[in-house]
Amino acid sequence: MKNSEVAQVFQDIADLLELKGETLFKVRAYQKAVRSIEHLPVELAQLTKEGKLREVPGIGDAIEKKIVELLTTGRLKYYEDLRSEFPEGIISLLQVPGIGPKTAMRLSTELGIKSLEDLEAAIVDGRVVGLSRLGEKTAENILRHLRSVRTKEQRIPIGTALPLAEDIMMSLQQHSQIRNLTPAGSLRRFNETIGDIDLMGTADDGEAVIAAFTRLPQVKEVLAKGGTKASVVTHRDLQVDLRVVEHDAFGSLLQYFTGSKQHNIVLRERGQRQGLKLSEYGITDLQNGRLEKFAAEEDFYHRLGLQFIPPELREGQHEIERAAENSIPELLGISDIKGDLHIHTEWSDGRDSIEAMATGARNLGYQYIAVTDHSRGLGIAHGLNEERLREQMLEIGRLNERLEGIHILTGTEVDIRADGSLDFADELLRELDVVIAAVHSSMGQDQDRMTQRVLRAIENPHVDMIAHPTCRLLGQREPVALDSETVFRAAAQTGTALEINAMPDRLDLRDIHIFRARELGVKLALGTDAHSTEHLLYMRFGMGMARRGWCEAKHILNTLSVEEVLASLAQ
Ligand code: DGT
Ligand code: CA
Ligand code: CA
Repeated sequence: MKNSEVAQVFQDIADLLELKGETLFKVRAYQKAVRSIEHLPVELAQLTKEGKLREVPGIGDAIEKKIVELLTTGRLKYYEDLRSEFPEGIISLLQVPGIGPKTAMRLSTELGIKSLEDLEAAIVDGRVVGLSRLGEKTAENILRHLRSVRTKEQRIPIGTALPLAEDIMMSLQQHSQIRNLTPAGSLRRFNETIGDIDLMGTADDGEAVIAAFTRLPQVKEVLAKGGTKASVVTHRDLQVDLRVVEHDAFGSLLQYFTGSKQHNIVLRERGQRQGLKLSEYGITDLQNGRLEKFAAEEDFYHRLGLQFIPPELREGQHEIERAAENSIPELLGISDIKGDLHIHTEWSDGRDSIEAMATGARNLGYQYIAVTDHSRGLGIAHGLNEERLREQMLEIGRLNERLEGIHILTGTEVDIRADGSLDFADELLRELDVVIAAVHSSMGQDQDRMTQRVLRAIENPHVDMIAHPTCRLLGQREPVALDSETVFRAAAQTGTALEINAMPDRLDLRDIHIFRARELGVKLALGTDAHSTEHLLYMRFGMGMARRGWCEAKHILNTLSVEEVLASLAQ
């Protein structure tokens, strides 16, 4: 059983216990375990084998036993018994905002509703309104939420969502008097996938802005519209929520709707202990009932005795404790990046010339790029053979004499074959500035073979970096089976860098792996894997992941200057 499946079981248990009216304390215990498991960089099965399950925060005796039972038998008696106490499908009803435990029970027992599809049908044919004390307005709200849930279920990669959000923001800025227009929600936190886009802004005349928003050409359908907020669905079937407030309340609005939900829960509990109630409107002093408003988000955090917490860290893990002790580090920023170490050109499967890629990078303010075309084993990508690679090295030498303000490093993205050997001989690799090794085939290998394969590449003294270590493609291909802990330790020991691949459908390593690798002292590098000059801009997605992994400039290889990076690679 995978971690995500175990987490889902505990999430269901938490929901059912809530339905049953159990104490909040008990429900929270399961919710906490869910968050913890979702953020684990290693498989629970492995921790169980090593007897380390109890070291995970939020996993105590009772939950440990349940995990072991799930992993060994694939079932959990406690869960099955709990489920049998309730009608089928009740958990899905509870996910709909506006449906609390009581309504869910009535829908299920009185109308026999077992799924969201049943529910939609029952609203449309009027049976839901027929239930006593459930008005037309509630039914309408539920219907709207059902549609909203449906669009949100198809989470889209941030690489698709961010440009769409920027397009809408640009239009809205042209058509209205909106100010401080900012993304919030998962987009601002740089989650790898996005359920819906949340936008925040300020205006003197909020209603005019809302009206302009609902009339944008990108909008297909208006789900809801009020004086200060609206929800729409775009032609790309993506939901966009906009909220507009007056300037003096913007800080708390942005804070609340940036989330994450879990971060806000932990923050609210901290506020409660201080006698303060937090909301999207500000902070209320519970003693005198006075509401303090915040124009700036920083001041909201400061009022709670906390350092400002960058959105990418707001996961409800340990960021609030760290902010309380003033130990949130200065995270990596885009201006720290001095070069791009993973670039393809027309010599293999890229679109543009070496020179075009180099001048593109220079325009971004970089000092260097590494040309890392594929090796011969990758036939479909027109991988270079030894002879062509030598030709390319000469060409790069000539370009370096001619081009000003940018240095081109010679390199390769050499294929790691199924047995862990490399596609080029050591003698050739030795002559290159940068050697990136990567898996592109036989991805179905079991964990032992795959781990040994990657370890062999890591231990080759000429390999500087492993690209996209888990090979996952978001929404298309699961990560390969890799013992990440062993790989990270070997990478740290040999000084081999691991790549944070910035291509939006890879984002590999992912946040939790970055966090763990960094903890173990692994050198990390950001690479765009650009196959055209436009792709150089993918760097910001890798940046988001690095920040989510708590990376500072010092953790990232390509924050070094060209002289420093060459010296580091030569070691
Ligand atoms: P998404 O859209 O699924 O990718 O994820 P988010 O985080 O953007 O979630 P969304 O759009 O439902 O809500 C945006 C933020 O608003 C969320 O991160 C925190 C806040 N928020 C929404 N609903 C609740 C809630 O019921 N409780 C709390 N504490 N915060 C909420
Ligand atoms: Ca959202
Ligand atoms: Ca939303």
